Amino acid sequence: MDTSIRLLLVLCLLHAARAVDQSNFKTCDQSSFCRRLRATKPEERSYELNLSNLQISDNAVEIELLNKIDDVSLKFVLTALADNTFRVFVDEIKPLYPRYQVEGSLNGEPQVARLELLDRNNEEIVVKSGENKVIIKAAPFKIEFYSGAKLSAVLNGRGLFTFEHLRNKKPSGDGETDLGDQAPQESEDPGMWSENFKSHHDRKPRGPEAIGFDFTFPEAHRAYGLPEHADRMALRTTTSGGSNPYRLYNLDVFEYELDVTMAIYGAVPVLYAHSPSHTVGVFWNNAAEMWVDITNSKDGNVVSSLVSLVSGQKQEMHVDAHFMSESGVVDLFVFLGPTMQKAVQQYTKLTGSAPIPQYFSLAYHQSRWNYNDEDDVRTVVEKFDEHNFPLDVMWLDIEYTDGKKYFTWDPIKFKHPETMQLNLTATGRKLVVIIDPHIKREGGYFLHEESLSNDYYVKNKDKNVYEGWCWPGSSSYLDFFDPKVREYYSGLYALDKFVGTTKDVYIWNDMNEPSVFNGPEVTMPKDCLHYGDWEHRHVHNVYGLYHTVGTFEGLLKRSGNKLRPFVLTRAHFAGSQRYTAVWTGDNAAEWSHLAYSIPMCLSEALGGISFCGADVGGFFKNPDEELLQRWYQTGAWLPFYRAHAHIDTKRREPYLYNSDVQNRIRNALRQRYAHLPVWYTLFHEHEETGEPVIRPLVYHYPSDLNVFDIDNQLLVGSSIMVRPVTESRASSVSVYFPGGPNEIWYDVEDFKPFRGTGSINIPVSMDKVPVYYRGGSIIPRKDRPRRASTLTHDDPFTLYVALDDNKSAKGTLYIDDNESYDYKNNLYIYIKFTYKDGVLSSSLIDDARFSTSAWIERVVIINPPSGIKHATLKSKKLGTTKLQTTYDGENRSLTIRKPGVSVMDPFTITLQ
Ligand code: NBV
Repeated sequence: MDTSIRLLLVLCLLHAARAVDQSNFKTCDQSSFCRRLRATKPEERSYELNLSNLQISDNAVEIELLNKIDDVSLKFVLTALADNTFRVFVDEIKPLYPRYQVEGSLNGEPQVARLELLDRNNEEIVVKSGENKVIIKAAPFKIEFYSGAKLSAVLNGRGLFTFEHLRNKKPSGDGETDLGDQAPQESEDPGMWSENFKSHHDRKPRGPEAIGFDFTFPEAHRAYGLPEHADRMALRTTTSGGSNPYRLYNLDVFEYELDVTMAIYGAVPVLYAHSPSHTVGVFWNNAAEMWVDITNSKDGNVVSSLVSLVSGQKQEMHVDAHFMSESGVVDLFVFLGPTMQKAVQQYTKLTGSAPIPQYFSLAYHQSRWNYNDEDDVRTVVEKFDEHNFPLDVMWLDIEYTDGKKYFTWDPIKFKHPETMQLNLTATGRKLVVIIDPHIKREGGYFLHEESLSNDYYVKNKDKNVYEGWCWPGSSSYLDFFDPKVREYYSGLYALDKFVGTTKDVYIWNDMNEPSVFNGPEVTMPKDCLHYGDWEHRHVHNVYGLYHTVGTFEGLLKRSGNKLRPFVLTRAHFAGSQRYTAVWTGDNAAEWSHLAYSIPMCLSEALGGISFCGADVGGFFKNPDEELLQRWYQTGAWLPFYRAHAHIDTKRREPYLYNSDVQNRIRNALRQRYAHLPVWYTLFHEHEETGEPVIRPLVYHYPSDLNVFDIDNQLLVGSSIMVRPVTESRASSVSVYFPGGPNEIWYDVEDFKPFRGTGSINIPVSMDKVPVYYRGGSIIPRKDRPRRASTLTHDDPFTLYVALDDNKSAKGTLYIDDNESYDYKNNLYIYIKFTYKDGVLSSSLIDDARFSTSAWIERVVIINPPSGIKHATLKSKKLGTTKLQTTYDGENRSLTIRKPGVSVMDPFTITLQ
């Protein structure tokens, strides 16, 4: 069949389907390794540590771990790391083939810490690092992690540890190549040596190589993490009710469903077990397909609760997790917190925080599949200006290319790309264009020809170039695991190579799971071969990460290492945050999808990836006006703020609506722009500390049981709380105010105070989104409306000083040149504001300096002390000046006008 007809057929099939076709994707039962590991019987396992054969150094202990049933020796290493972290490593001592160890996810070599031997006998050894202790038990093999005196996590407490050693296949006469004479010892699952799914055959040349282990988290009430799933934030019990384990396998799932544990585009194998008194995190650095079963004791059935009632025993809360991966090694990190804040920071420091993005990328992005041509792009921007909608970035989807050949432009529709970009930059805007990883196999296409002749493509199982189907038709896929390929690929972004681009073009990497329309589960066959002879099965979940590394490096090189790259990716893994922002892929214009954008991004944030957003408006289908407005209002409070839509949807740029709708969308956009200094400061702090930019309530209120399941509300930093309206026709929403009677939350519009004492029904209109400032915080804003954030850099600030019960508050503000790496050479200012005893003061936190003409235009004191008559400013440069103040009784606020002081000039304003 002709290529284009086949592609058309595939597309029609895809588009005809109304929701995800679950049968395209495996259940655990359809995956041999998941099936066999999920059925693990502890009594059929016998792993023992040989404590007589032990080596101990200042940081690590290494012990032989024996699989007594198969008589195979493994190496077990426990290393103490800085920041309350332990690393557990297990590999075969003499594997038949090397086993894959992930590179690229960690932010360099983790820093080791001192490990002391506390005790040693025939049954166990006890080691200590800082305040933490680990008891390593020999038989049965079990590891207990203590945070101080508290037992926080137990590895192999349930005896599910399984390490399938590599072996030769026993002669079977089934036509498979006979690799030798070593008989497999385990009972054979039909899919151990080769596996079929639908019409696809997986050859499995190395046979079974799966790994599984269990963790028990005593006292834990909830587990969080394991993005990416279209599910609630708190992980559900998967071991009952016919559920599948959470699956981590980067997949392009057409019209994904909500409330399921199915895999979608990203995989971040980090999980946090949380109890009111502590949090512990576990990260398995493994890039193969993974499934994780969760059992939360709170979901126990009626019978077991009755039993505990009758026996009079209090059933202890706990969470069990069973991790199962198809291949690789055990390279496990245990973060002992002890708080959630610390555990998340420990994970994020290990895998790296996101470098502060360019300021513009935190502003509003306008995308659709597709803006048709240069005229279309120009008109959209003009209309945004005409209707006073702020906008920073226009996006081009796949149709801008010449026949889906990336790094080219459609010669008719985008004939003058540079002029188009100059028009954009003239009004302070940028352009983002899509670059997918599949390469069109077309003679004469430079990228295909160079990749073929240089041997840069992924190979099929027979070591020939792999061919799959994607947008361009027949395609091959660059092998980003080869450093030469990444080097070559990054070079493609050079301005003289990607002709038609300027330095103001940034990149969107899509379809990089990788998506292969005719592949098993719409991805690459697992027996494809990569650089270093690794099968695709070993590396699948890091393909997208490596793709974005190439892109990031390309953008970096393109600017002579000056400008911070902006890259958006769909597929991601642990560590992706060091290179890219992510979005939640192809959602739908439905209320439920709007609601799930919050837990999905909160889970990513706990997984180190704060720069997350969802397509505003919904990708598939047409949102009605109400949904669209609510989506703009919600998106304004997620880190990545981009409207995007499927090619078959109606146009929905905000200026196409009536003036009421326009006003609300404009207000949402303006609220975002006003708070850009907060977002930017939070990203700076994220880079420094690893604290997520958006946070679930449980992050700051860890002992409040009521917040454990709240994922329709979020915190932006620690000072702003948002409860987006994600319900249709809502006249009120329930908002949970955390923090206890001494915490005050002020509505950002009228400064009405609410005590942190629980849920309150808040009336909402279409104009109202419940957003609150926490009493005790100072929020720096830029309130002057502009067309683009790039035009606000010299604009003055308004400080919103939200006082707590002690009439005090504090806050920070970070400023630099918004685009370059000069901040690494101390060219920034980081300002601390404090309000105490009637005095607002500013000071520069460290020695770094940056010159800006931005100044303080206004100070708004929320809930001020009574009887204030005067405000006096003192600063080095301005000396002493009296300032004008106005008290607004209705809004309980005092406005101090025109302090006029530069943000670089430390000042005090005394209220009397
Ligand atoms: O490039 C087209 C789309 C894109 O608009 C979307 O955002 C991606 O998630 N892309 C997927 C491919 C096809 C979607 C059906």
